[in-house]
Amino acid sequence: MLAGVLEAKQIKTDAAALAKWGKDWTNGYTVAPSAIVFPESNQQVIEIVRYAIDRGLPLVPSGGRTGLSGGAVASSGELVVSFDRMNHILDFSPQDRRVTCQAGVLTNTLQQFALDQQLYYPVDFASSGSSQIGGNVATNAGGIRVIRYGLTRDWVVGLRAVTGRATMLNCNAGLIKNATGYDFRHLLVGSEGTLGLITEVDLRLTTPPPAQKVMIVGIPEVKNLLNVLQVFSRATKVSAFEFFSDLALEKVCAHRKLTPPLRHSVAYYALIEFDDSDTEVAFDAFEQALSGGWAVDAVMSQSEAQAQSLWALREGISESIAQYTPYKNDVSVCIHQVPEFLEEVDGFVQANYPDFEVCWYGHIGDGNLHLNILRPQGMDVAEFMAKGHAMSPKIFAMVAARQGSISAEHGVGLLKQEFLGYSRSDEEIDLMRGLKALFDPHQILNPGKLLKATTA
Ligand code: 2HG
Ligand code: ZN
Repeated sequence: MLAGVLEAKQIKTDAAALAKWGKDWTNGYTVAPSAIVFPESNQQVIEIVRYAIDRGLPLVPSGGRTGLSGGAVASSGELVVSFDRMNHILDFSPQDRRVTCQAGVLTNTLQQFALDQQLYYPVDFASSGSSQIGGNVATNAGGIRVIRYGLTRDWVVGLRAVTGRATMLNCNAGLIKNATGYDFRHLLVGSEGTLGLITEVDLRLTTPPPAQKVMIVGIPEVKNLLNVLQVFSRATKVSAFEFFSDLALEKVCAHRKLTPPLRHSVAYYALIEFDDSDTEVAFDAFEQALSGGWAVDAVMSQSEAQAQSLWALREGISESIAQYTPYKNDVSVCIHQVPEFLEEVDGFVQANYPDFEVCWYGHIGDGNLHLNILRPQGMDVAEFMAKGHAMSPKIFAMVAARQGSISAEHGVGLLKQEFLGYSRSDEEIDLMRGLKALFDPHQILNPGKLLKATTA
């Protein structure tokens, strides 16, 4: 039946295609989709959902597949719906400063389009060359400039999605103000493909920022990261406040053959980005951090190229440690709790797993820490993963004690669904299941992701 709706080139069933489109960047799951389809229009997506309902066939929506929580993994004969062929910018309104994209538009294509209009799409991350807008919306992607510009959610002024009832939902249509009750747009944002297949998104654009400067500051003690954040936030318009540990720096320098930014290594580094016009006051802020004993050294970009090479030290970390098949976690607490949380986790790992190394980095200005534990050399991947899994409840209990989130930006997917209760109450999970049943009565939209399939 699908052959009547789609052309042959829009359906792939060969082994290479199943392996490629059947997974995202998460490792460790079986990859076994039955086929991959590449719709080109909203109508075709509706037909695909109808086909799936008729056969009770689960669908897995697939964007740029850069996710790290298994949200786009197809493990048991699902039909993968790739948005690779729905990759057009459909409309632009200069008066509204709004662009309409199909779900498969790449993040950096949108960013470039905005610049071409003398405008700016500020949500940015290392995977901007591969990630797609639909996936960004489905996971409410964050990234490196949330401290100044917010999350993907803050830029979505409308979207179209096909629900599990094979109906097209047109949410908000680009309005800034709309006080007519429940805003389904915000339910779809971050729903991880469980409520609807997002096909089109209306996004707000803004004025491009002035030229930016990047400073890397060496900070010997974790508690002083927040003092440095405070003096820089007071003095400058901070666009990013990122951090990484010396171990993370060591790994990225080795992998990418980069030079460390400071003469001597320090326990932690903050990467701070701010408006060029704030350069003088940034120096003053650094002097203050120095005399307070919070910072020891710093380097500042003198050109756009230097700014980019300083950014590479932070943005290259994730790929540099992939070879260690790390036990990965992406958590958040309130900013003031970051140092004591980090120290508690470090203490726990040292006491219980002395041969494990914790590689810390993340978006500290948002309270978001990427906790990666590197697999010791010689330890079998399966054994290491089992140990990581056993460690999760302990770490999540530390998150829950602070009312933090077990997934700050990567989503729940398959990876964290059994731990959702550490961040969301029974009442909330119950309401989530109710919404899922309403939007997806046949349980065909990414079943088993976010919420467990059996009880959904
Ligand atoms: C980053 O901030 C990404 O670099 C990836 O969110 C984080 O791999 C990770 O743990
Ligand atoms: Zn991140």
